[in-house]
Amino acid sequence: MSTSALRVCPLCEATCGLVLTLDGTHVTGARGDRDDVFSQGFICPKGAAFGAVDSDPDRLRTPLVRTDGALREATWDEAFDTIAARFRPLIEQYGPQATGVVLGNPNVHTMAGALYPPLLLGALRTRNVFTASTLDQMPKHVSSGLMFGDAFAIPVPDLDRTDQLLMLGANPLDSNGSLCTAPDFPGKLRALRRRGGTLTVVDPRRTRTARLADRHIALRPGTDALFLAALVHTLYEEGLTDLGRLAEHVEGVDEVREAIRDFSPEAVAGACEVDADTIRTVARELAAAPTAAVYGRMGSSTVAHGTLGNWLVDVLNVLTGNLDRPGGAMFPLSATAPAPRPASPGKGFALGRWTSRVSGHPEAKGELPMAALAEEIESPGDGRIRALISIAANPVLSAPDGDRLDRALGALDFMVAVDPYLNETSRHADVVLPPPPPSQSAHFDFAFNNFAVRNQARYSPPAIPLEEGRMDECEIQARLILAVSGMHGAQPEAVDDLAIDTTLARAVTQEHSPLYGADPKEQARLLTGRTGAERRLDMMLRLGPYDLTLEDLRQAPHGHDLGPLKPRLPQLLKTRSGRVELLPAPIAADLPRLRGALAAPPAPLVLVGRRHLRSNNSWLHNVPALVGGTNRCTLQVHPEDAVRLGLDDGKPARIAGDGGALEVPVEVTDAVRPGVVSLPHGWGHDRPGTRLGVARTSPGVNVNQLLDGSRLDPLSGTAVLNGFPVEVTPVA
Ligand SMILES: Nc1nc2c(c(=O)[nH]1)N[C@H]1C(S)=C(S)[C@@H](COP(=O)(O)OP(=O)(O)OC[C@H]3O[C@@H](n4cnc5c(=O)[nH]c(N)nc54)[C@H](O)[C@@H]3O)O[C@H]1N2
Ligand SMILES: Nc1nc2c(c(=O)[nH]1)N[C@H]1C(S)=C(S)[C@@H](COP(=O)(O)OP(=O)(O)OC[C@H]3O[C@@H](n4cnc5c(=O)[nH]c(N)nc54)[C@H](O)[C@@H]3O)O[C@H]1N2
Ligand code: SF4
Ligand SMILES: [Mo]
Repeated sequence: MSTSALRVCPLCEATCGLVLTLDGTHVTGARGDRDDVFSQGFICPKGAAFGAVDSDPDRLRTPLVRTDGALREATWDEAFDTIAARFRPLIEQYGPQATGVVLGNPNVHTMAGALYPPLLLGALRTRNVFTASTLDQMPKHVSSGLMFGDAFAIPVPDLDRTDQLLMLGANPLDSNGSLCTAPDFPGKLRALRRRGGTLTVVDPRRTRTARLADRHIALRPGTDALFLAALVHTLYEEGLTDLGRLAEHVEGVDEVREAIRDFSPEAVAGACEVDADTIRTVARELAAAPTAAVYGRMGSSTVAHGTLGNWLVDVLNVLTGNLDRPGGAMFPLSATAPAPRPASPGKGFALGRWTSRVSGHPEAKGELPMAALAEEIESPGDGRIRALISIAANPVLSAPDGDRLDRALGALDFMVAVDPYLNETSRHADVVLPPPPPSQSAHFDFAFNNFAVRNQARYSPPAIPLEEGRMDECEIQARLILAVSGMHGAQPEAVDDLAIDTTLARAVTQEHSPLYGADPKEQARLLTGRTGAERRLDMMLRLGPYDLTLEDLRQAPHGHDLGPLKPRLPQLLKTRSGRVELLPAPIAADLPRLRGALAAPPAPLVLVGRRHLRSNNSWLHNVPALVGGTNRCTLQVHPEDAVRLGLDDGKPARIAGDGGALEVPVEVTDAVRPGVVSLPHGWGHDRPGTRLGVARTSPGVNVNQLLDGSRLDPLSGTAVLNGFPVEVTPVA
């Protein structure tokens, strides 16, 4: 007999509510939940394939432990015993800096990934922390940290109400949106146009999103910061700045005018290959629109001037009075964020509090560049990483120079991977700890509610009970913390109890907390929930801004709508000045580098990435329903370039970059602009020792092998994954 269960989809940032059809303990189907307060029935092909993703026979069912060089199935006790026996001694002998942690993208899609890694890092006290952020959005964290004093104060376009959207380097029709959690992003863009608004897309490719837009600007990759600086220049030059109610909360407006003086539309036009008139028109339209939002993502982030570009996005939002107003770029307020404190100056945001051991890269938000992981493992000396924990990460494919990282991981003294698959990265682990499939896990979006275009809260309990022999990922990560911190064998709840006691003890002393003055022990006893993770969620809700509890969420299986976004300035500012700091010193110090880019000769051919609707980074190529058709690893080349380079559609080409060369089939298409080729990431599933039966049949190539890890945005340590030079030649 078939039953159904509700589950928020964990496969991208849109967080759609799904109705799963269950046959016993098997997910047989998924459709959009029309009653979901946020997604209202939207679903994409990935969500529809939830059952196939969930039941992939290649998912590991038991832990693996390496004995005599080979990974063998083991019990959970054997796995954690091995970690305790092998990891601890390395810390005792070489100190905490001999350990490293890698956190990958799915951590932001799981409850475990939100609740336990911070405790793990606290227990290990290592500075060797590497996450997908330095392959992605770290420039936004840095610009927000510097401007607002809080690296997580990230404004999102108020999609449902804006009159004008200027979108750079994002393709939500395929990605379904990022740092802007909006189920049915495509529908919201169509609705924007239907209500008379305008959409401008800046992208070197004519993407599905660009085709929907009123205007598509195919600028030269890597030049967004110049383009944006010229928009700012025009606002000043033509007297179009109007901060409105923001004026009293912003400092540095005159300083920015001075700082971007050299970036007139005429000055940048050549480098961007966008004519000056277009730039002026876009600036005037932004200023004239009743409301407008500027939004930049991957393509304007993982580039050489990523932090400057992200800063300029919000400079534009500020100067047009659109920051923090309905229809502009607004700050969400999640149900699990601490209840807002009264406005007051904060501690500000510090960058580069320490540097990496080998290349001296400055830390950002406590992290070192993922592109520097291999050298930190390989280079001898004090503080060399000997023991590594990788959670939900596949950097062998997702980070620059996978071949080098592959060798480095193989040279570790000890490695743990928390991963459902034996893949390009986890195959190097000495212990693999597999989480259960999503249907057997509870879900709450701790991360994405911070970036949602509407405030709401939804909780999904496990749709299916934990299968015999499985361990919930929260328990896996809690036990891992105990095993590496000398408390092996203690009850995993001890980890959650400690977190709860510490948090409540602090909260009851804070005047703005809903629990101010309460008895922390009593409050801890009031928490409901079957698991430590549920009790922590309940606590966070109670400490949050909406007077909610876990029980409230359980009573509302389709979610609690908490209303449209509301203005939050100046309360959320944590800068030392207590104001928005429009020209932070590290930004000003990086502007000469941007000035240098005005005169730099353009590379004849550069590469950009692309995402496919049915893909997800490196880990969904093992699901037959999601691969094949147009979801293939091809090199897109413009027809003019194909002729110039002697390339034929469907024939192989050799592509070379700093880090290596690949052979890949050519796809001739005018969807890329001349001078630009495009290759998707997450492919290259042809290494031995993996268990990816489907993916290995059409492995593709790893685009990140074209990089050697040396190209970074210096302020954020983010790898340049877009707009780097390549050479392409035909293969005879
Ligand atoms: N060239 C190029 N490179 C890129 C990008 C690009 O655009 N171009 N994009 C970058 C971006 S934005 C990102 S975010 C990174 C992503 O790169 P990573 O952070 O490395 O993430 P994935 O490649 O998605 O690999 C995710 C891993 O998590 C595992 N996993 C899946 N579900 C779970 C789960 O529930 N629990 C646990 N513990 N593990 C799970 C998968 O098996 C896989 O091993 O790639 C980056 N790399
Ligand atoms: N289907 C699917 N959905 C996903 C993912 C996936 O792999 N597949 N990954 C998820 C993750 S981890 C993330 S971070 C998000 C990312 O989601 P988005 O931020 O929407 O990123 P992309 O889809 O990579 O689109 C980036 C666009 O930038 C363009 N671009 C490249 N270089 C430049 C440049 O220099 N300037 C400008 N203006 N544009 C440029 C590219 O052509 C591309 O169209 O997607 C998430 N959703
Ligand atoms: S858009 Fe994202 S969250 Fe929604 S169904 Fe598709 S993969 Fe899942
Ligand atoms: Mo990402």
